[in-house]
Amino acid sequence: MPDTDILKERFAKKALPMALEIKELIKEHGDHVLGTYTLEQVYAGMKGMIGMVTETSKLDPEEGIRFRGYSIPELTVKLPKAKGGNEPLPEGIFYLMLIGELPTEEDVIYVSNAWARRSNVPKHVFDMLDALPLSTHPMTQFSAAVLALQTESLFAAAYRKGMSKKDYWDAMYEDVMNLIARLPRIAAYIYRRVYKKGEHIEPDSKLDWAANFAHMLGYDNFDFKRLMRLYLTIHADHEGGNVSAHTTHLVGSALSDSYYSFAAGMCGLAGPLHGLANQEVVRWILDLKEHFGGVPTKLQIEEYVKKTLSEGKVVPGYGHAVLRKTDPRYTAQQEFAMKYMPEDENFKIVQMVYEVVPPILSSIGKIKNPWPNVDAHSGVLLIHYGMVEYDFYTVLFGVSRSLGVLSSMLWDRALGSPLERPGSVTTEWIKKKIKADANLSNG
Ligand code: HAX
Repeated sequence: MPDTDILKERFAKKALPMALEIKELIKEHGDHVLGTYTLEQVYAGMKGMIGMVTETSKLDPEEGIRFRGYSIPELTVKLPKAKGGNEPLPEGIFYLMLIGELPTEEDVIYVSNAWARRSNVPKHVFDMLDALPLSTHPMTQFSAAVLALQTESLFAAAYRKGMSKKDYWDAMYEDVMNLIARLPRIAAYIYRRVYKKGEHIEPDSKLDWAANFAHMLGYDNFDFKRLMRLYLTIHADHEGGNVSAHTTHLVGSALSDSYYSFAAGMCGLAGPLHGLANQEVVRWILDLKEHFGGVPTKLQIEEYVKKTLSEGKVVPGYGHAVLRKTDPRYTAQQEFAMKYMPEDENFKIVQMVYEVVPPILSSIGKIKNPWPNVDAHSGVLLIHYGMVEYDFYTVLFGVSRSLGVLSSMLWDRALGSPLERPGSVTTEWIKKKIKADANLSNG
């Protein structure tokens, strides 16, 4: 490690004064009421309740995600890009989320080099992966590999030795940077192990994080690298309440290190209502094509959507717990496809599905958001470049999601965030409370 780490210094300069500011804020305004919530919200997964603070990004139901105030269209212009590319470098969005300011080109090079230097994965992680059956789902392998890497946690080692609370963020910084640096190698290892006869590709430390990942996966053409840069940028964060971010935050609140916390978050991302939806979308499209013996018409898609719903299944890639409009991450991918693969057969199907699905979902009445989310589009872009193994797609999402949830985790430690422990009640308690409140208002 170099003696001075400018990223670490800049982070400390931002985060440590803010920890004091928050203490003051709580002292002065601690009784300020932020909102009220209803019985329905308690039963419906706490949606819409403000219950946590996440500094890295904020989701607006109508407009979509903003990272430190910047929307995706703004970031595609403002974040530094690779030479000859139009897509932002994921190093840049990480810097933005961590420091709260747009990075310069030098800043992203600094992050890129730091990750390249920290990227060595110990052999026991590969040995553990090699012991698993090849049929093990890639997300299971990914989470297990992150847990196996926990042997390297500097935070856990320092805590065991006896570390002052004020030093938590410092050890956490090292873990966060090391873990992010190692994830592409682990993910690529899983991909090559399962789908490419275990023929592994050594990293190329001269490449940026996303391009090196593409290289290790076995996709060295420039267009796939472009796609990886975009993909790893737009999947990085979606404020704090989504399952993968919230799980990472919750587990971290027990002072579990970043390896434990991120592995737990990835187990959440592996659910079909969350990140696994990206593989489910492709499965659904391929089944649709098989069902009609080729590219379907709009009428046939309509029939297939109704069949899916009548079988009591969800239409994957549509709906959202917070968003009430088309996801700007979907739009960013749609624009990418229009530019680089306008004639792609699967892209054309995705476009037709976009026309057909929202009116049908709207007509049901109970679905709050009939519009597509990020997962409705990503798979067909990957297939276009030859990555057809859709069981692997959620791992790509996971690699990207590390940037948001781990920078948030670092902020949590720097701000001294406490153990998270919300209250819970029984239905019996709720019934009694309703009765008691009614008696009170009846006088
Ligand atoms: N197809 C069919 N039914 C749907 C639906 C869809 N795409 N979206 C919502 N519904 C149903 C719900 O299952 C629920 O039905 P019940 O009342 O019978 O339980 C009802 O509509 C109300 O749901 P909601 O309030 O609109 O949505 P939720 O906030 O409960 O759930 C989900 C949000 C994303 C889980 C949901 O829209 C869904 O299951 N979508 C399909 C799966 C998907 O694409 N997930 C990825 C989401 C984005 C993400 O996290 N990416 O990682």
